[in-house]
Amino acid sequence: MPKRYFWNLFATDGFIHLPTDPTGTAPRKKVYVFGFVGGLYKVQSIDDCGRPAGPEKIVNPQFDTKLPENLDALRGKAVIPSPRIDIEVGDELYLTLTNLGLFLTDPPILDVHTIHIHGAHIATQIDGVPETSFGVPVTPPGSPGITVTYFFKPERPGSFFYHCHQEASEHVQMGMYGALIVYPSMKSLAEAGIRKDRYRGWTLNWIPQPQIPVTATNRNFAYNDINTFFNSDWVVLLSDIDSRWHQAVFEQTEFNPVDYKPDWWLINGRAFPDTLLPTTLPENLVPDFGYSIPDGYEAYVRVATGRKEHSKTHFYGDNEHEDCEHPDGAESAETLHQNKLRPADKFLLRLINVGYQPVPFHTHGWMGLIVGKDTHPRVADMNNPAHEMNFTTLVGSGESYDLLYTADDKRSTYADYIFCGKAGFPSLKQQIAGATERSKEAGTFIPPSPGAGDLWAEIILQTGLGRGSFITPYNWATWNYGSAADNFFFPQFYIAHNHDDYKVTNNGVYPGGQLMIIETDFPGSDYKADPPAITEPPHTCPQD
Ligand SMILES: [Cu+2]
Repeated sequence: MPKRYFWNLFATDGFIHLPTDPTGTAPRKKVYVFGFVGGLYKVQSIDDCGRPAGPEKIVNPQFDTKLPENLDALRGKAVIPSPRIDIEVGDELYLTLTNLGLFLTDPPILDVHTIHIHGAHIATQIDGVPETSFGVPVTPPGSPGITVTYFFKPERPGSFFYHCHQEASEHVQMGMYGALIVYPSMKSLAEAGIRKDRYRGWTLNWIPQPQIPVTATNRNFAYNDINTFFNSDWVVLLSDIDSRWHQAVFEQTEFNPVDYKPDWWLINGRAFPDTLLPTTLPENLVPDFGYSIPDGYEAYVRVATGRKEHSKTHFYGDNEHEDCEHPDGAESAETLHQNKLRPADKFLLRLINVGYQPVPFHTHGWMGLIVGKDTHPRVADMNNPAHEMNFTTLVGSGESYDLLYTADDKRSTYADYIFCGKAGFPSLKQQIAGATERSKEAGTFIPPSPGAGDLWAEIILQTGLGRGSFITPYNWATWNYGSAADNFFFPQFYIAHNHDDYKVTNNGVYPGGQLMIIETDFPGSDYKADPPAITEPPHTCPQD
């Protein structure tokens, strides 16, 4: 049943504290930002004709705009990005904007603000461009909200975003943007022949689709297309920051936008290593170890590997030969059993670029299939997807791409080489130990610098945030090769990043910026448990 969502957004200002080193523990850069805060205020079910079908239910009374104390509690709390809004085709979205003003500056900045929904087929009166519609004026402290409400009824699924369009050059740069994700509804899926019932599970034109788990919902599809099923989807909201511009706005001095030269690059409002952190940080860690961001912007992607489905036409260049897999190696009976039960996760990255520079976004490990571009599906020709398979996707400013990945298992090809050695080469662990020993003899050995044993993860150790996301020994390389992980292939850690590699820095310091991690787990394993529950059988080497 479709719903009316009543969102209350509040325009205000704040500070973010960007990392300046790879560990995230060095003193941070304090940057002034604008943004929207708030969230879902109330919700109501409607019928397919848009008539109310139940009572309005208030879910977050703290966002009631009539109460001045609610508004004043939100002043100065802006971060990047603004809240993620999730709705479905057929829903109605009512976005009520209250402008709290920009009171952290001296004197306060009393600009109007707007909400423009990027990609929406919407009437110009509510398009959020102040010159063609209206801007929302400031509500002073101690007053009930001076509000105007935008209305959006999505016609199609896809990865949208919204931003303020008042003096867009400045207000977007200052951080006034967030993701707006529209999922298919059960009705829009059914109109495309995709249905679920309790007897046959998911069907397409009444033909069973056993590859889609019965637990899947309409929110496991990117579009009204059976081929856009995913196990998990992740917003990757890309943007960039010129901290000098932000400082100029804060000090109310001149800055010419054509002098734009970014020094930080963000995914979901954060620069690496903050992209590893959970969205909500305990208050005692803010701001020394970063800042919390709204729900739904987790950038630490976790997926489970498994067996690729036997639809090889879907994967260009597939050269795996199952007949050649040795019976006592990577595919033990137990492993085979588990993998058969668990197909590889499909995961969707929703790349949205709201920055001022194009982003060549590159994912290690797998090819991404472009299933959507700018909220339109691109899956017409699944039998010849080569032209839609990318290892790098160039996302221009204002574009969104939906990329679907299959987290297939690389053990059958690589486990023997890594753990046992092959073609005359010893195991990788032996090779690394040998290289270390010989470099010590040769005088070229560089010992790990302080913290390098935990490189990139120092912030995890110091904050104690490892539990739930990270596994001992909190060191990806050690886990892959070291004694703690003898003959365990998982978890694997792929990186995904801006391939303008100087943007994988924080003001020039590598690694930082637009870099994120995709953790790949053994099928059925629970690496989130503490200690991790590992069910992966150690790799056994083939008999000569
Ligand atoms: Cu604005």
